[in-house]
Amino acid sequence: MHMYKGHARAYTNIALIKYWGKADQQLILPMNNSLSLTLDAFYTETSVTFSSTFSEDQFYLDNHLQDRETTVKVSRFLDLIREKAQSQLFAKVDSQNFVPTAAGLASSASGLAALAGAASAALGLPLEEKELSRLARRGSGSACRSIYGGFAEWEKGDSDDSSYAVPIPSNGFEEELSMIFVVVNDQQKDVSSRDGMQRTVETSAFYDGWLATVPQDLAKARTAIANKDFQSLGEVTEASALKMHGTTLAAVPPFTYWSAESMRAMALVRQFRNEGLACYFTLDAGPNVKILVEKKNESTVLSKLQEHFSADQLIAAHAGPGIKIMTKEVEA
Ligand code: 2P0
Repeated sequence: MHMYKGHARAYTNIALIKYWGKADQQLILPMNNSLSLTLDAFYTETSVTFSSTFSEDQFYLDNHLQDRETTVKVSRFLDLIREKAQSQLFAKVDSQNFVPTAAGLASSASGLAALAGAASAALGLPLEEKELSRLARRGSGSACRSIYGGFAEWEKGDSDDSSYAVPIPSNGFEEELSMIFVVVNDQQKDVSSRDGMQRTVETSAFYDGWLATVPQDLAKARTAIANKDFQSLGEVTEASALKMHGTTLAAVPPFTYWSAESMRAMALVRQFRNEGLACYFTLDAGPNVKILVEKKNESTVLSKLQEHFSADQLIAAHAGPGIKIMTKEVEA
């Protein structure tokens, strides 16, 4: 009997400059670079065991065995790893999502990064950050950024070899930041990010405008990080999110991830700013609003938000670490 085990923890990340659209759907090569902040509040821990005693892949998520449809997605990703490692062993994958509430915050970024790390460790594949980032990208684009703590930029590249994330030196700027999640309760009907971005690339009249302005937004974000310029980083973060979400309105058929509650939270952020409190919002492929604020102002923003949202809708996160490969065991 051969048994190989690996275990990893990866934290989720939120893009400040968004990834939106693929140039290659199979390899998950993006149309544009993106830039993110890895957070401490939400993470996935995954154990992968490959064994000659298994006759199929099994995927447990939060201790529940997943159905065939969900497991096939994991199996396809494991196939990439098996191919690289020249292994034909099936695997048991055991993933736990650590999120403060069951509010749709579980992230494919942390999940696929942890799976890439745990499975690579188990089968003895290279664990250098760049290799893990490339591999995680094949599972879910945003996962390639969760290999790193703090700020990361996904360099889009133009091939499997050249598309991966790199850390952005920041002189500790991320330690000054906080991201407050506003978990809204009127969830929209889901359009998955994968389907939503593809529909937008193929049909949105606004997509070219999105692509044309990403390089300048990235440059502004990099400069803001280098200069620890919170206002500039916040402004470009909010602008990137608004442009990304703008593209969906011109897709055919059109769609939006925003709900009435999202708009209420966005209006509050603008109101706080008008009152002199520097904070900026971003949203991903769903209605929850994330508010970027300096740590020194976190409690003020939280207490203002508590006048409008219940305490369990508000979660403060801070910069988180990179992936941790926690164990590797081999039993022969
Ligand atoms: C991002 N999002 O940069 C963007 C912004 C959502 C909005 O990456 O198809 O799960 O697996 O590559 O990474 C979410 O999409 O999509 C995402 P796939 P992914 O974070």
